[in-house]
Amino acid sequence: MVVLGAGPAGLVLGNILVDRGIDCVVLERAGAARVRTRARAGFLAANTVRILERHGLAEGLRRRGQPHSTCEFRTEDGRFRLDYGALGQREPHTVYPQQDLVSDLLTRFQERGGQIRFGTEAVAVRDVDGERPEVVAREADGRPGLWRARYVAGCDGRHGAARRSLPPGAVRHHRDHGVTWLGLLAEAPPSLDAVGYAVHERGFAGHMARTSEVTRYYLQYERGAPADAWSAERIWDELELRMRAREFGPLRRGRFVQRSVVDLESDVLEPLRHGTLFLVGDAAGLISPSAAKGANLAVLEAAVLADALAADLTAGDPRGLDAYSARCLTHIWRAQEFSHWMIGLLHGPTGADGESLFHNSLRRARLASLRTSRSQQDWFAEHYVGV
Ligand code: FAS
Repeated sequence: MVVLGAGPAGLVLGNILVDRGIDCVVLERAGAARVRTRARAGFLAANTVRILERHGLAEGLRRRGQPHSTCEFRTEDGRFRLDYGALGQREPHTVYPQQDLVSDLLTRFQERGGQIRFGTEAVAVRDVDGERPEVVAREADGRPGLWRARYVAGCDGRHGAARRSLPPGAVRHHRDHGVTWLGLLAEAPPSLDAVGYAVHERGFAGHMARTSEVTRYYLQYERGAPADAWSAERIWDELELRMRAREFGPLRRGRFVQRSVVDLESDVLEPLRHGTLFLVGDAAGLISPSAAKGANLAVLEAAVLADALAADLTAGDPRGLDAYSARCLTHIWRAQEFSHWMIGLLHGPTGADGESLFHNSLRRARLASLRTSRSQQDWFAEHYVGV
């Protein structure tokens, strides 16, 4: 079994396969230090925690993860909070930085005897319709490499070799939401005890705790502007303006240690299986960070594929592999639908034309329903935490 990519998808898949006695090698183009320190997601759904626990991969998050179950909306009509952990399925998130989870997964994979080749970039996947697909790779020393396996799992993200190697017939559904965020990681304690969503006429601002000393902020941003276009001072002032700091209290400032510009777009590849090649995680579909789903979907899909591969390779039962694509696409599209709804809730056009005014009035009505309707709040909680 060859797995491309050592992110959450590749390492959850690799861990479960090795634990089932299935020979598996992970090809990862980055070095170990980069893999262990790349900051991205941080909110794990309850189902994600259950999957990790089931496979003996939750020790770190059980010790250092923090339960989180409140979000706060700040809008032109005031502020309201939702204790989503007491709504819907009554499940909290667990806040645990993705780099810590990936580091735990990598350590566990190597402890279990898993093979990983750092600095090895997959260039293409060939003969996926045959019995022995081949991965053409550029080895760490620059030499060309060729890896043959019974199956290949493309866990190498949206720009990886797996997507580049899809045969004709693969369909890509794509949507550019027309919104850009400046993603920030601040060396500053959280300013709220909740996930903060600020909806403002100047644009969206978001606040998500990562640890007790690090907070992720998002600022709706001009498309095409470089991440370093604004001074730190100007960013903090704008965050405070949009989060209505004057009314609800100042933000706890600190040094920005990471900036990234994210154009909010989504895509889904269909089907997720092409012969002996399977797409998992961001390689299968990209989802905007508006609803904190990407890493959670990656873990779910990896676990579904691992069970299916184990049934096929150890018991000769191909049914799980035949059902993999349809089964995961159901989860992916439900997550995409909620993420799209969240983007509509948090962003609106700024124009004064009839269309913009109409859209913004819809947005305010949705927020009013969320503020006042218990059934709407249960629906929100179930989809916000669920995967
Ligand atoms: P990943 O991208 O994590 O991993 C792919 C791996 O493949 C990488 O290690 C890469 O180096 C390697 N690779 C790529 N090409 C290769 C090749 N050709 N050969 C070998 N290796 C190759 N999701 C959330 O749920 N919540 C959030 O709050 C959130 N915030 C985010 C913030 C930012 C700034 C970004 C960029 C993403 C965020 N995401 C969030 C989404 C993100 O966490 C992804 O969904 C998650 O990392 C997906 O995991 P993988 O599918 O494993 O892909």
